[in-house]
Amino acid sequence: MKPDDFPLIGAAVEAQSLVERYLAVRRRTENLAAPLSPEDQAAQSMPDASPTKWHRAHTTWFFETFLLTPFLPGYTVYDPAFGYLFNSYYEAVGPRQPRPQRGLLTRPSVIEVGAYRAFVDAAMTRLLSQAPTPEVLERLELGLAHEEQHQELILMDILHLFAQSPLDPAYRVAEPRRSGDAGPQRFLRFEGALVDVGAREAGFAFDNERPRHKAYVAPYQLADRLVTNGEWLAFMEAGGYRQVEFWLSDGWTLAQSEGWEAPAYWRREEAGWSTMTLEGRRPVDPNAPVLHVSYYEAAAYAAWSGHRLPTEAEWEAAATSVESGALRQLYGHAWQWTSSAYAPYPGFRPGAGALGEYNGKFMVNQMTLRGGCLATPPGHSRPSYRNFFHPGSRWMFAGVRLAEDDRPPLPTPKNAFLDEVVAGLSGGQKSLPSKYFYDAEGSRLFEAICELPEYYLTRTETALLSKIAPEIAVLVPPDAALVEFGSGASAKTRILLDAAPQIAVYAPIDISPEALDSAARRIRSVYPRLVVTPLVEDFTRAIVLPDAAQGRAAVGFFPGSTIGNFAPAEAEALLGQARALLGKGSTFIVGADVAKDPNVLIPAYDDAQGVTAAFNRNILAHINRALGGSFELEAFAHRAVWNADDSRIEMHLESLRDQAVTIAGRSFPFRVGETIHTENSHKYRPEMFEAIAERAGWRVMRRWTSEDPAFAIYALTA
Ligand code: AVI
Repeated sequence: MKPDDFPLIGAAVEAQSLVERYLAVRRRTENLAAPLSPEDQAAQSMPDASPTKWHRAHTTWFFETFLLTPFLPGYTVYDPAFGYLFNSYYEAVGPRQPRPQRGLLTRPSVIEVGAYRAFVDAAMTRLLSQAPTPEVLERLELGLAHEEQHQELILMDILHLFAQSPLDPAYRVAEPRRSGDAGPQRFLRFEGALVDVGAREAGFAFDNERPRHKAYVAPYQLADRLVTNGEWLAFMEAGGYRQVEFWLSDGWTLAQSEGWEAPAYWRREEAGWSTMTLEGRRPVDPNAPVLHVSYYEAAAYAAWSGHRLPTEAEWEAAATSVESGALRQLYGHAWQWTSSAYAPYPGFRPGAGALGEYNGKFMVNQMTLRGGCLATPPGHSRPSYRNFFHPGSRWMFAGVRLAEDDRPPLPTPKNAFLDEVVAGLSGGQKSLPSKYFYDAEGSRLFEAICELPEYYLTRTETALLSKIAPEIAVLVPPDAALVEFGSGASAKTRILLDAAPQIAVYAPIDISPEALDSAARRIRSVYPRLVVTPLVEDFTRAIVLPDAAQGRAAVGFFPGSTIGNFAPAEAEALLGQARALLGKGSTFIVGADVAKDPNVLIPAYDDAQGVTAAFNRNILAHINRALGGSFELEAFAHRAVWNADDSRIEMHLESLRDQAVTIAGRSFPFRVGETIHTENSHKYRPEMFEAIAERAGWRVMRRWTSEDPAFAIYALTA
């Protein structure tokens, strides 16, 4: 028996199921709020986020304003003041509490908001039980979808609030869960075609999903899954947040001003990165989709990886095509940024009255996201659903699905690292830039080198520095800023800080955020009165000092003979640039190794334990890890040779057989005996070094040289 056969019974059943559906959505909101204390529900952590209590009241106001007041005869509003408090943005309805000040609404209380909800629910039950008109039914659908949107907002906003808390509260308790290996990211191919975009006329959809219309998509490919945290970490490690060439201009400006170096909520811990989740702070799961990235970051990642973001039409055409089953993680994980600006579809006209303000007036300056996320209520999303946010927002659960044009991959290398590797391995004498020794493993191996009996440089320089520290201290003006170049572990810095307590600011510059972070933490704990302002930057590119160092007398510090790793012309340019950075009147303390007997030099670069050999080969491992190279490390031997003509130790990696190595789809042949030149370590006679410094605009004030093995420290002045 179908209800239609018995009109009266049918209408009653229908009304009952309508009421049930209404109450089920309303109950879900209350269940989401249930774990939250009244204090949790009242706080507002930023202008974009609203208190849970406000969400609960606003969704109620929506039903009251757009359904009960116009359609339930005799209905009087629960409290006339609530129209002001809980109107979100409807100009046609009247003035409202400013959005950034919703957290100031300590009243009505959580209990009163509960009573308001119950009052409106009772009235809605009456309205829905009285043969609702098509208009009521249409508005009911909108009200329910609206409330579901706020259910997701409650979770986004509470996560943002909890992420501000030093206690890292968990919204819900759950066993730690690690995702399984996401498997390789595959690209599915889609034909170029005139496709249908947008919601059909039947069934509920928001106005921004209509009218359905035709759009042409050129042949394209779409990733079968979302970008993972592990892949995002590779982007971070390759310097993705520091390489302007991958960033949109506005994104770069924002990333710099906000100091972005990872997705929102990520925090560097001793054991690796953690992130804030609804279950509290958890280690970043490398296999899970990356979350809390802005459009700007998504676009930078796509550019870095040699791909692009999909357009809305591409996403929707793929999600509704027969192949869509092969697309993983379409819904329920992360909203996926598209490259489409949030704009009206052809023929779109906002509806009349206040509800016409629902979506249409926001159609500028935002980007569209597709899919749905882990906080989206079940059944809420659909292929035509258009979510939208400002390109800099990060608090929603937004991630990345990559796309690309369906044509042969662009031959352009995907990043500067790859560029330089390709260039270095393509010439006659193959070479690699020595800066690429220093990934995490390379930095660890270098620290081990500094402890080796044969590697005299660190020991000798440290001893000399301790001896002459009082003489250096005399050159340091009061309240000076000590600026260290390529500071690494900042071990030698403490000698200067102890000898010259007049140093007020310490500004270490290093490319490695991890090394800087731990060094800064260590220095801060020993010198609590010192202002420590680390600068994550390639020191050959630094052009402005951190604010705290500006306007102070600057003392540069460049120990370790790192200057020797640059060719004379490069060293001159670097010293010149340091002069510009430190300013007129500044002092620059530079440590540089001195030319000596090759019988002392060679073992320092070819030690008995093989640590330097491992350090040298690690550059190949770094390429394998970061660029997907196929180097077999055992097929290359470490060589250290003294080049007397150029007064330098050269490190090479010698191919032990004829072989070919592939990197990012390119093949590089090696003959047996052929070498890759990986490093120069110049050993300047003091006059040579001083001539270079003078050509760079410095005057040599002092020079101190250690007993054998000779190592020199220079005091330069600008
Ligand atoms: C960082 N730099 C000064 C070291 C040097 O001595 O040239 C790097 C190094 N290479 C091999 N051993 C150490």
